[in-house]
Amino acid sequence: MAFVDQAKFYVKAGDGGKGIVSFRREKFVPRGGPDGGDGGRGGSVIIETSSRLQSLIDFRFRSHFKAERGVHGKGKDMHGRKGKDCIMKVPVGSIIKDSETGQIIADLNEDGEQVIVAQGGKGGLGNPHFSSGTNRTPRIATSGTEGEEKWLVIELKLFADIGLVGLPNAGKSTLLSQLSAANPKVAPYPFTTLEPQLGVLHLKYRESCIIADIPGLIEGAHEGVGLGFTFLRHIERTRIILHVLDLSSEDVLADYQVVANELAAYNEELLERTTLVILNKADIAEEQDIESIQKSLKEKGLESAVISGLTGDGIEDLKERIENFLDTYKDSTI
Ligand SMILES: Nc1nc2c(ncn2[C@@H]2O[C@H](COP(=O)(O)OP(=O)(O)OP(=O)(O)O)[C@@H](O)[C@H]2O)c(=O)[nH]1
Ligand SMILES: [Mg+2]
Repeated sequence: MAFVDQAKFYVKAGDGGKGIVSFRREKFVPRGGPDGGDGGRGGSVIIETSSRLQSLIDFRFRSHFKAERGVHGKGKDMHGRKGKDCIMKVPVGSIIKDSETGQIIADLNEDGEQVIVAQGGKGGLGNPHFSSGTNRTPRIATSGTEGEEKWLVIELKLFADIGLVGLPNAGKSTLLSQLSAANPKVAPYPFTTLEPQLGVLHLKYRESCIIADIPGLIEGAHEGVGLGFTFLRHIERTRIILHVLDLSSEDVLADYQVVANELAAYNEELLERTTLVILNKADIAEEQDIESIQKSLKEKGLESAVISGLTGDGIEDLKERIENFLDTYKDSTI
């Protein structure tokens, strides 16, 4: 199960250039033949996949894509230049649909795959095309045809690289808003987040990755208690799971166990994928308690990071650690 991101955009291919009417003018030749050049083809709008893109974020800033028109012909048989194509780069896995009919125009799964989504107009014909035995001085030329234009929809299934799990109210959404530009609702009560929220985490040395904030898990989630079940499916495809714990809770280790049990009951593998335990709300916890919790976690073989999603303490360190994890786990299958 993946999250589907969507964007609507407009494409307009270039119109063809006009062909023209012109006659040769030469010394000593009283009536030269026709020499009107043809118009150039209009550029097309072409979609090309690139494995370097991961999201549809660019479409938030741009929704109109136009190719250049063909240049008009000139005298002396000079044909107009072809209009430049407009090449739009999209992530691999994008699906392009006609916005009106919903019909799928392209399902792009290979890197570097190209598809023309709006065909450039044909160039017009210059008057030499209309020359004949009976008409040696044709005064006809055609204008080019118009480039195609339409509204399209692009869809992309997003597979989050990182999933945030934890009990309700642990501070997952707060952390997401620290790690990305996402702005999920944060509130001091459980089950604030009702649907997974996505954010793009920009990293220093590697491509950005997608981080998903999953609604809080509670005991019995794997059997459908609370909001759990549907969202555990989302976590299944993430490469890295960050388990967020609330340091102000009475028994932080017991909290850990509740969520860990749910993950394991749903799919044993999810537990192995838990890369890091995040000890959140450090601003309202005692240093000593934090240390002893970290020690206990370590005894279970669990690495932890101490942060405060509220003040931002520890966030930069955490980003670095995530970056390292992504390198380590880059080949893991999802
Ligand atoms: N003091 C303190 N409060 C925090 C911190 N992080 C989050 N909170 C508060 O904890 C409460 C819950 O935070 P959320 O981010 O909504 O928690 P959540 O895990 O997304 O909760 P659900 O969506 O209900 O599962 C909010 O009142 C936050 O302001 C922190 O580092 N320190
Ligand atoms: Mg939340």
